[in-house]
Amino acid sequence: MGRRAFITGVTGQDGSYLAELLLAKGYEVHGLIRRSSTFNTSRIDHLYRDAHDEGTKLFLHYGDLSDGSRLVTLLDRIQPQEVYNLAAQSHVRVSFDEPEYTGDSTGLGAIRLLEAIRMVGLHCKYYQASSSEMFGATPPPQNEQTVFWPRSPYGAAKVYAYWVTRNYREGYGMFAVNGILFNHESPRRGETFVTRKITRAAARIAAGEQDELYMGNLDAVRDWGYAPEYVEAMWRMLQHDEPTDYVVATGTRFTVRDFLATSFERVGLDWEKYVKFDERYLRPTEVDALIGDASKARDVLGWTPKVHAPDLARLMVDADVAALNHVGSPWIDTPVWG
Ligand code: NAP
Ligand code: F7E
Repeated sequence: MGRRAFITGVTGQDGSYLAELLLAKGYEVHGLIRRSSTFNTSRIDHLYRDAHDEGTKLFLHYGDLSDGSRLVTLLDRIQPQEVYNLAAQSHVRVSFDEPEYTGDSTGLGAIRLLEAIRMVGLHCKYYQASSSEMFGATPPPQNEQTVFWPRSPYGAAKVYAYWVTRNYREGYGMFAVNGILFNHESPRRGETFVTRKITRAAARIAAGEQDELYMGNLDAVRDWGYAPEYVEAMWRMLQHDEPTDYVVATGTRFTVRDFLATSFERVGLDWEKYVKFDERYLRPTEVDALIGDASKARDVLGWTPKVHAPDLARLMVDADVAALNHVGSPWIDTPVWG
């Protein structure tokens, strides 16, 4: 029997790359999408074929992590061997504005899905999209043993999801793993995350379509990797014999200011002439520095990153320049995998 996977968050950055990767490996892929009054599938449109076409391997199902009975119905019908829980309200700043909703989708969503798996009696492997935001105020380098100290409703919700994943592994013997992923980006990154906000602005300012860029804390240190490489790590975690948790990171230290300088330099501009401060982009509590130690993923899974922050900034700027000059972007519309 062919392999079948279920992905929540398939319309997001990671979901789109993971769907591509699994399709390239011959999987039948089932994705959960939210009903929306406008189309929300732009990141996966290039993968989608009509369900009536012969050989279709990607199937989309309406649903929401807030709707547990729907998850039960879908899992019972699809019977996947692998479940990837990537859905979440994933924006840290927004989690301060919508803390209750973030707790419901990002935290409780995970237990609804785990419980649905248990109720259906599925013997599948489960991946939980855990986050370096769980480390919060604990100084770097951070690895699987590092103490959690979340600094946002988002980080706290991810800590809950992390522990229920471990609890279902320990209590019910489920193959359930946490991938503790550090920031990872791509041309498909949402436009309000800092990297994409910067690369999009650099392209638009260079093209004369924007005059200035308002930003928050430029001193934050992050470990930015390339999303397609990170979804490969997710898949490898579920292929391993033992369920356990892994940090996925590059180990490279870069500040928001470094990302600005590298991105604007790519289009021949001095960032300091265009960037202005707006306190609305500050958070009540900031995560000052995240730098991951991914030795375990390297040693156990054989996973190593190739793209580091400076190259990532340049490839994202190039993609935003291309998107401005053409109808559509080859970085968005062309599969990275397969
Ligand atoms: P993203 O681009 O924001 O995508 C989030 C996905 O979740 C979208 O498909 C979204 O659907 C869906 N979603 C949101 N709320 C939902 C709900 N209540 N029910 C069903 N679906 C819902 O996030 P990403 O960057 O791909 O990240 C994937 C996962 O990894 C997230 O859980 C994120 O928290 C986590 N993570 C990300 C990073 C990173 O640096 N990217 C690092 C560590 C962990 P719509 O398209 O309809 O909005
Ligand atoms: O902010 C600073 C901001 O929103 C990065 C999510 O994928 O990674 C992501 O969370 C840094 C922060 O990502 C602006 O204060 C300055 O220090 O791109 P971000 P994040 O908060 O690190 C983790 C691992 C996840 O799991 C999350 O889902 O940049 N910053 N000025 C700004 N940030 C934004 N968004 N906008 C600004 O204008």
